[in-house]
Amino acid sequence: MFHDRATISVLAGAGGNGAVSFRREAHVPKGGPDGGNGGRGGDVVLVCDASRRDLSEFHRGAHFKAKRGGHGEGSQRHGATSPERLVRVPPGTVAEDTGRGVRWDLTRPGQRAVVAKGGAGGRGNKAFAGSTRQTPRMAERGLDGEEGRLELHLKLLADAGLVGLPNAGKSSLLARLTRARPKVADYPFTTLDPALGTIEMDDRQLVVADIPGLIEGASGGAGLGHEFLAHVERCRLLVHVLDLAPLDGSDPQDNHATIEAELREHGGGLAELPRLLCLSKADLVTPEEVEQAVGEWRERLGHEVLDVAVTSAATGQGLDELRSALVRAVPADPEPEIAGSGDVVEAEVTATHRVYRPGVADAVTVERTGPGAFRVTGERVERLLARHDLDNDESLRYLEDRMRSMGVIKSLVAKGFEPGDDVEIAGTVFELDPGAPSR
Ligand SMILES: Nc1nc2c(ncn2[C@@H]2O[C@H](COP(=O)(O)OP(=O)(O)OP(=O)(O)O)[C@@H](O)[C@H]2O)c(=O)[nH]1
Ligand SMILES: [Mg+2]
Repeated sequence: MFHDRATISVLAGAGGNGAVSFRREAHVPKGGPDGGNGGRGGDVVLVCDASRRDLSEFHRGAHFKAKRGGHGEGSQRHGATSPERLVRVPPGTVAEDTGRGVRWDLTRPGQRAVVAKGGAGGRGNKAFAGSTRQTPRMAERGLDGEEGRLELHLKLLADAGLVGLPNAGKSSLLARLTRARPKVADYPFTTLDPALGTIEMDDRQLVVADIPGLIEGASGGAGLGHEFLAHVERCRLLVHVLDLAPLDGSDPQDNHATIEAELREHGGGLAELPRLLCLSKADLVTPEEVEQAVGEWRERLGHEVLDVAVTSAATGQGLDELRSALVRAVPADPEPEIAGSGDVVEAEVTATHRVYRPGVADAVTVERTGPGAFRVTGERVERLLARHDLDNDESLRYLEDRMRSMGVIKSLVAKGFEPGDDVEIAGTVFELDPGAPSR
């Protein structure tokens, strides 16, 4: 089975906690703070790996977690940064997180995408020491790592795609053109999974994709249609394989129109791709009929196709010509430079519906939710809360100071807040009783 879809969950590592510690030395009765910082949590990273063929290893909703960062320790020892958790995916993988509104496209081997960022480590008490706070008994907690649910979708990366009705002879052609061995049989829908083969000629390598036969309505999902049409979206050329002598006695002209209509209906740029028309099974009709058909099709299609080829997978007729036509039609533009080996190329992130507004992370909203109850929202203030242990008086004091300097206390007071009222931040309710600033 060829798996072209999967859903995975990713969870980056949390940051390590900062340490509360004081220097202890034989001759120093009251040592200063020396708690180290927590390390960063590990990222979850998708890596494009040419040795992977499909997404089958991700079946049953795999879960990928990176480890948390090490906690800080005394003697100013910082916690270790946790290693990345690598998830290898085949070239052509599109990863989309609809919840977070982001998408990554992994096409070139070595490309990477950080799909969940590890949480930052917390600072140890050493970092809080200053003239006003000489013996801080507080440290920050590490932040949680990002979490996501990714829809993986594989779109084959081929230079040319073979399209046509069931039984047109696509798989037979792929088998003769390349060393691929797709299943061939005289019933429709023999091919259920897309297959790839490689043509090697004049120092060129050309990847050809054979997809399952298309039927009328394929673009709307009939047969095996829609999904497989998506696979040829990235091709640079389509080879329309047309049976010269259909077993069912159907008219090649109608058959041709059916496929072209489906390609147009599907969208995704398929209709605009350059075409080669390949009249297949030439051995089943007389040479005169072949010649006549070629003439008619050339006239009918004119500049709509690059060329009209004639082939027989049975006798081998026209195969070399088709190979050459393919190599000619697909320009040899060299792969865009990948930086020297060892360098990494980050896959671009596409925001699918998230709109970035600068400053939004800093914005704080204060609302009154009831008598003596308020809610404060905003990324920065929520992160601040996540870092501090409200059961620690010093941490609470520090939090209040920060909220004051961020202008949050002022906004609260403007909404009728009085010291001792309840404040909710990111689901945590606590009694806020800011005294005079401690600094
Ligand atoms: N005589 C003759 N028969 C052919 C030729 N090419 C394919 N066939 C036969 O046509 C039938 C269909 O061929 P396939 O290659 O499986 O066709 P397909 O287009 O891949 O079909 P699906 O995978 O079902 O869409 C098989 O019985 C083949 O043996 C040819 O050039 N000459
Ligand atoms: Mg086939």
